[in-house]
Amino acid sequence: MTNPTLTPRTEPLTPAERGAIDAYWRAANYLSVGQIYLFDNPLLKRPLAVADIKHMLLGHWGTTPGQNFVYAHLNRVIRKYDLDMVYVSGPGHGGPAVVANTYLEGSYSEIYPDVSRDEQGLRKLFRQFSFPGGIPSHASPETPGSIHEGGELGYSLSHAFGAVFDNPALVVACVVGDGEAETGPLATAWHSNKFLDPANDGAVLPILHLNGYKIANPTILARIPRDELAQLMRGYGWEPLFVEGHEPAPMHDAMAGALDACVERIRAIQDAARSGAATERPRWPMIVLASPKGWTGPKEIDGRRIEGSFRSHQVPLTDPRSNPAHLRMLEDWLLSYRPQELFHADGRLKEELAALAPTGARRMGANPHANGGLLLRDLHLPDFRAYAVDVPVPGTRGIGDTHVLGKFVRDVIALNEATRNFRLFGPDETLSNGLEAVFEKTRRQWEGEVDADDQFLARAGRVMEVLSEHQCEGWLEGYLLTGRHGLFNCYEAFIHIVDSMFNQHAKWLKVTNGLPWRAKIASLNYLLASHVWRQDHNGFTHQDPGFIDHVMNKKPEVVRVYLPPDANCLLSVMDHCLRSRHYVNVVVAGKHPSPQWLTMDQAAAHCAAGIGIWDWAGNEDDGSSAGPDLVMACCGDVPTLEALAAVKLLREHLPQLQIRVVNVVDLCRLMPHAEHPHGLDDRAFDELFTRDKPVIFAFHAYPWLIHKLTYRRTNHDNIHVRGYKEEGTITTAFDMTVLNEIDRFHLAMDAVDRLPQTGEPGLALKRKLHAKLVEHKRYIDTNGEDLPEIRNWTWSDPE
Ligand SMILES: Cc1ncc(C[n+]2csc(CCOP(=O)(O)OP(=O)(O)O)c2C)c(N)n1
Ligand SMILES: [Mg+2]
Repeated sequence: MTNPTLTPRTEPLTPAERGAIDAYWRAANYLSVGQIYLFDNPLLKRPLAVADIKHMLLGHWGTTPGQNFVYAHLNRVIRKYDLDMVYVSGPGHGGPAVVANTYLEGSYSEIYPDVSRDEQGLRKLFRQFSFPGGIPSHASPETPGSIHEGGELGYSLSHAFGAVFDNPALVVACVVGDGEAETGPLATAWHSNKFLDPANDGAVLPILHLNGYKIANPTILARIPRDELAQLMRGYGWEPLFVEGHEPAPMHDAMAGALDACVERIRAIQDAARSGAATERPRWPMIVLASPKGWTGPKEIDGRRIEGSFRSHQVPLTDPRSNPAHLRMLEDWLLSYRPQELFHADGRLKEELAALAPTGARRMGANPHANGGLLLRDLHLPDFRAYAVDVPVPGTRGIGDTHVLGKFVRDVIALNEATRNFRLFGPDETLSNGLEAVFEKTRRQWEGEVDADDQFLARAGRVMEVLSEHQCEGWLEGYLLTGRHGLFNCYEAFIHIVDSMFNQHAKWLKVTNGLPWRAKIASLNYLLASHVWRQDHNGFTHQDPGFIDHVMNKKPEVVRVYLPPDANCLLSVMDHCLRSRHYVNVVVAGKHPSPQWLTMDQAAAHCAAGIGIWDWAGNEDDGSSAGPDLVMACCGDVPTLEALAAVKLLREHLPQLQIRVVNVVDLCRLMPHAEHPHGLDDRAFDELFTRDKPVIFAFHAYPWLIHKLTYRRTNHDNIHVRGYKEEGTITTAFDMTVLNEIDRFHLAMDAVDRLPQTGEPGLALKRKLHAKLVEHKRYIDTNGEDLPEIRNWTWSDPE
C-alpha cells in the first residue's frame, strides 16, 4: 500500500457556503426535534403549549444531529462531484435524521404525498413519527433511501460493502456508531477492504461517528488516545481523517475539507486501478467524526450534562407536558434553529436551502440502488435438467449431491459474468461444501497478498470467502438489497451465527412486502451443506440442524425450507430458489456419496409438489379402500435413506404389511393451509398421511419441529417423529443415525410397535433388529467402519 498520506483540503468554505450548509443542518435538526416532540404547531407560529406536545415521547436524539451534519455535507459533495451515493445509517435508531433529510430533499413527499412540503405536511411528518399508525423510530424500510434499518447494531459496513460489489460507480457513505463499532460483526467488517476490487467494485466511505457514548456508557474507541484509534484504523488498512470539535463553523470547514479529500482519493484510487496503473491494494480513506452526542441540544437539564453525554441518547427532555420549565426549554431548543429563517410561513423550505440538495435520482432518498428491486434483472439460468444425474434404478449411488449442484452453480456464474449480478458467498467452505466446480469458471475475490501456493485467488472473482458468517451474510444482504442475486453456502451448524441477522432480513422482507413503492428483491438463498448427519471429521460441535426451527418462526410469506432427498431434487429446488423473489430460502443438502432416488422428470414433479408418495418404494394395494397399514415419512437425504432401508426390511420380513412412503421436500407443505401459502389443505394432508394410520416420520432435524407444524392435523396423534436428538461425536455415518435412533433398525422396530397386528412375526423381527444393533456396535468398535451390509446397502424392490 503506497498511497501518499491523506490530508484534508485546506481552503475553508466561503462564508456563504458555510452559512447555507449550517442553515440546512439547522433545518434537519429542527425537523428531527419536531418529530420527536410535536403533535401540532409545527412552525412554532404561536408559543409552544402543552397540547402541542405528543403524549408518548419516543425516539433517539443523541445520534441524530451528527447524522444530520453528515447528510448535509454529503449532499454538498454529491453535487460537487456528481456522485452516485447511498447513505447507510449504522445507528439507524437515528431515524429522525434520515426522515428529516429525505423530507428536505423532497424524496419523502414523492413517496408519501400526504407528507407534503408545506405546513400541513410538516404537521403530518412530526405527528406520524413513533406514533400509532405512523412510522417506526428507525431508518426502517419505510424510510426512502434506506437499505439498512440499523435496529440491531453491527451490520452497517457489511451492508455497505455488499451494496458496492459490482457497482463501480456507487459510493456508499456509511455512518458507523462508535458503540456499534464494539460489536463483533462491525469489528471484522473493517477488513472488507481486503475484498473490494477498485477496478470493478464501487467504494465505501466509512464515517466513524465518535460521539463518545452508547446508551449509558462511554465507547471504547472514544476513550483510547486518538493516535491509538488512528493506528487501529490504519491497521485495518484505512486512512483516517479526523474531524473533531463542537463549534459549527470550524466543523463545517473541517468536514467539507475531509470529504473533498476522501472523494478525490477514492476517485484517484479508482482511476489508477481502472487504467491499469495500480495493482496494489489501496488504502481507502475514511472519516472519524468526533462531535458531541446530542450536539446542539440542551446543554444541561436540572444540573445534569446532556449535550456531549450519554444522557442525550434518547429523549433529553422527558416531561415537557407536565413541567412548564421544561416546556420552555423545549421551545428555546426548537427556536435555537431559527425556523422562521428556514421555512416560509406556509411551511415550504426556503428556496436557497432547497437548492442545496442534489436533484432527481442523485438524492440519497431517491437513489435506485436503495430500492434495489427497481434494478433487479432476472438471472440467466442454465437448464437445470442438463445437470441431471442418471438414475436408472432408485438407489443408484451418487457422487454427493452438492458436487452435482456445483456444476450448475458454476454455469450460473458463467452465464451471468457479463451482467455481474450473481455472487457466491461462504465462510471458507466452498470447496468443503462440494462446490469445487465453480472454480473452473471463477476465482475467489481477494485483494490481499498472494502466495505462489494459494489456490483460486484473484483480484476479481464471483466467490466471496471470509471466515466470518456475519460478513458473508451482511455482504449478501447488501448485494441483494441493491438488486442483485446470490447464494450463501455454509456449514449447517454454524449458520446459527447469523440467526439474528436472518431475523432482521426476514423482518425487512415482511415490512417491504407491504410497501408498494419498494420493488421486490431476489431471495436470500442459503445452501446448508455439511449437515448434522455427516460431520465425520468434526463430531458433536458441528452437529446442529436447528437453524430451520429458527427460520420457521418467521412470517410464512417470506420463508421457505427445502430438504431435497437427492441431487436431481436439489437441482430442481435450487433453480426454483434462484428464480424466486423476496423470500429467504433455506436448502439443506448433503455432499457425501449417497443414493439417488428420482429421475430428473420425477424429481422436477416431486419438487413442484413439494411432498408426495413414492409408489415405487411402498407396496400398498391401490385397489384397497382401507389404505395402507403404515405411512413411512421422510424428510432430508439421510432420513430418506434410513426410511427406505427400514421399508425394505419391513417389506421383506412382514410382506403382508401395506406400507406407504411419503417424502417431504418442502417443509412448509406440512403447515396448515391458512398459515403458510405452501401449506397443504387438510384434505390433501389426510390423503397423504391418512386419518388414522400410524406415521413413522424420519426427519433431518429436531423432531419437535414436525409436531409443531402438524399439531392441528387430523392424524397428528399417530405421527411419531424421529430426528436429531443431540447425540453425536466422531463416529461412523450410520452410527450417527443409531445414536439418535433414526436408523433403519429403530424405524422398523418403531413400526412394529405401532402395528400390534404384526403379531409374532413382528416380534421376531424386533428381536432380530435388536441383535443387529448389538452387532453394529461391536463391529464399528472393532473395525472403525460400518458393517459391510450397511456400507454396501442398496435399494431393490423386495418383491
Ligand atoms: C446488537 C445490538 N445490541 C444492543 C442494542 C441496543 N442499543 C441501541 S442503541 C445502543 C447504543 C449505540 O451506541 P452508538 O453505536 O454509539 O450509537 P449512537 O451513539 O450514535 O446513538 C444500544 C446498545 C442494539 N440496538 N443492537
Ligand atoms: Mg455513540
